[in-house]
Amino acid sequence: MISPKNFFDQLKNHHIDFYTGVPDSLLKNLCAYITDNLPSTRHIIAANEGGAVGLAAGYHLATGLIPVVYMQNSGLGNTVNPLMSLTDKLVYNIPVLLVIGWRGEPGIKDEPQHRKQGLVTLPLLETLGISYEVLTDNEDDLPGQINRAVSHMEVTGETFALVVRKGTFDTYKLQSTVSTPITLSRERAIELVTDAVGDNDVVVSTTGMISRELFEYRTATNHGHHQDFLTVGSMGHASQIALGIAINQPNRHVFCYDGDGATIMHTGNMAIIGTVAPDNYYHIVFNNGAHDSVGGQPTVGMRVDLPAVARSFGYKTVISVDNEQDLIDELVGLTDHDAPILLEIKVKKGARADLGRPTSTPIENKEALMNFLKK
Ligand SMILES: Cc1ncc(C[n+]2csc(CCOP(=O)(O)OP(=O)(O)O)c2C)c(N)n1
Repeated sequence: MISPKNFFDQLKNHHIDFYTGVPDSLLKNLCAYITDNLPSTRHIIAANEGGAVGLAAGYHLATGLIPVVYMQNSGLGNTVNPLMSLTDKLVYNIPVLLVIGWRGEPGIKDEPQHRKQGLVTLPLLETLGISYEVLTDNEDDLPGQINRAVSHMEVTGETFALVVRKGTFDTYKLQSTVSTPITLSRERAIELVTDAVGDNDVVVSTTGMISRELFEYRTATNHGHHQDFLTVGSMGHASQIALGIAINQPNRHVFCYDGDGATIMHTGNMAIIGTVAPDNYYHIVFNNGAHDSVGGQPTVGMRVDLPAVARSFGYKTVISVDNEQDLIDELVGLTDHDAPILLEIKVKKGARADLGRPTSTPIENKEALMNFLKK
């Protein structure tokens, strides 16, 4: 295995020590090491992977140095536009070192949302004309791999990718953790909100643990899963799936269970919700200030005013709570307020260690929901 420190130090020897990106569970040890060892001006967790490429390009323009953009391969799609129209050699030719976590690698068991992306990760890089190496987990190979990557970028001025398999990086535990006074857990908040969802209503939940906790609660309460669309991938797009349902099923309340990371990844989506303004739309953001599902790396969720953003985008009602009693009180009569509504629920980080995963397939989930929506 490669120690995150060794990887970091070797890049630093090549004057590469500016990092931006969106966290990934395969890269969580590396992300934690970077967080502990760089000031916040040299490590910026971006809103989305495309934004990270833009930020990296600006860093290169200002310094002439090579930046790192890290991401899960799910985020590759978000980078295609800036990689093709900004950093590519046919446009500005800007060198960026991409570090890509390879979920869904063929032959390795992984969740359904990673299968397709895992299959096309290397072919996609080839199609985009981005040279790459798959990082081996043998530390003796590391200097050679990094040297080849750096000399490719220095000689050609082009972007280069290091693709990271599961289990490549050794463990590193984040030292700099921030504590908050919040005691309400996301799982408890999900239970309380779900109790307020009527039998005719729909829930569209975002990728990661939010969908997993919703699924487990529906199982525990013998409710069935037919009212829920568990958006296992497509981070940041659950709110638009919910919008599409809400405007076409006006007689149902449609709830979107979002994360702060996902909301911030594509905040512009909120402008569309606020201006289309369906009066049956309930945007519930479980804000733990973190990308909890992939290792708990910080988002800016607790440092920005999401209700104010929603208000300015045209949501009719905005509410923010940070404890169980206030949440219980707000849920009484929630659907009597003018909608669209943003309900921000500030929760603490973390989940049960034994949290399960949906046992139904995405296709089964889709079909059950569509049957329910026909009724
Ligand atoms: C485009 C894209 N980038 C990155 C990921 C990896 N990923 C999965 S869940 C997650 C964190 C989600 O954070 P948030 O929405 O705040 O929810 P939380 O996990 O904190 O409940 C990330 C980064 C992804 N699935 N898709």
